[in-house]
Amino acid sequence: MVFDHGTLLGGRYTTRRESGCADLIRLGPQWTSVEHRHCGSVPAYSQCVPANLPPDYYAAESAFRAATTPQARLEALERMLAVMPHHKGTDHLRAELRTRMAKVGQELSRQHAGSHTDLYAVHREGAGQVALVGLPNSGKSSLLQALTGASARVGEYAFTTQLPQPAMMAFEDIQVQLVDLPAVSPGATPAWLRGLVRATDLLLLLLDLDTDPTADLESVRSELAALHVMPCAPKWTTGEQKTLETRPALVVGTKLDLPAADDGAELLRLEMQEDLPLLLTSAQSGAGVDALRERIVEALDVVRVYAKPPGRPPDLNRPFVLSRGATVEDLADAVHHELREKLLYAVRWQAGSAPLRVAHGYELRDRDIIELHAR
Ligand SMILES: Nc1nc2c(ncn2[C@@H]2O[C@H](COP(=O)(O)OP(=O)(O)OP(=O)(O)O)[C@@H](O)[C@H]2O)c(=O)[nH]1
Ligand SMILES: [Mg+2]
Repeated sequence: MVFDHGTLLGGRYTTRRESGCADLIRLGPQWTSVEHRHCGSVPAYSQCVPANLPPDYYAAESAFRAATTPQARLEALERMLAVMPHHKGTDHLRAELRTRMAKVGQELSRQHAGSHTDLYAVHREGAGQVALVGLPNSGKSSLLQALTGASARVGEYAFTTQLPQPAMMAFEDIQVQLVDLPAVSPGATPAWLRGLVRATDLLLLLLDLDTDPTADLESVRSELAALHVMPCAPKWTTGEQKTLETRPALVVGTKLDLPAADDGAELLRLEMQEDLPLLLTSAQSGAGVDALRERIVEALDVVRVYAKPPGRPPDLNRPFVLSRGATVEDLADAVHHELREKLLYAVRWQAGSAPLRVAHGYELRDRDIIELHAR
């Protein structure tokens, strides 16, 4: 059985064909006939289901027809999907649009073959970069919204997100860059994801607790393996076990508000046996979202340090965020690249105690206030 859609008697319809021939192909502006690609015969229609598309859909469709670049076509298709009502009459129109989106995506990839950086690279900002990875509909975009307050396209349909979407997450006075990504999925994981997930500081592996999170975790792991990425608990990635392919990761159960989520979480806990940290969240109720922000920053393993110019108070609103283990010299470098060379000495200020002179190699601690003296 094959579905298609068209315009009939001035109304928008989805029509169903029952036939042994698998391919329905031609769609005209007016519904006249549809040909079989293989046998060329005109099929019989057994049912017409009105799609009842809203005016916004037709506006987006006009924009799609008028679009002159793949990027504009992709945006129009996303808009068409976003405003399309969800019912049986639109199921196959939705599938058709997704197929078109995939084709436009391929077109974009080809167009940007020499300059992938433009479209798919994300300029790093803040204390670290965190990539959200998961199967279609696992709740990546919704969680990005809940963690950052940024708006992201959320949809009940799969593959809503097509391009990387960065947004900044604030935790206390630390800003972290989160990147919402297109879904990974067997046979449909975009190859360009590899560069991004291998270079990112932390992966969040999102699993819908209301479905089968243990099976989903396996799928996500195997898609990452195909991209040559192995998720590891953040603490394991230091020292000897660190390899080029390991990336620190947290597993994040999503949709905790749904009825089957508790069972899903329990199964996941048993299955994972704590090889990766597990956090449970709901973007809808906000449960677990604050705790996740804290765990993300903890996993990034950074320290924040306030620089104090001699004779002036420190800027306590703008910390320098450095990797744990960073020294006074690294701080000087972060303040200004010439300062490392010109650094004479540094003083650590602490509330309630006298300022203390520290060595160039002093290992910075979280919330240190450091006064740098230069030549
Ligand atoms: N009940 C509930 N539904 C959620 C939650 N988070 C997301 N959803 C729903 O799950 C569906 C998918 O959400 P998205 O955030 O678009 O998922 P995604 O992983 O970004 O999807 P793709 O971009 O298609 O891969 C939408 O219908 C959301 O409303 C949640 O915490 N609770
Ligand atoms: Mg999404």
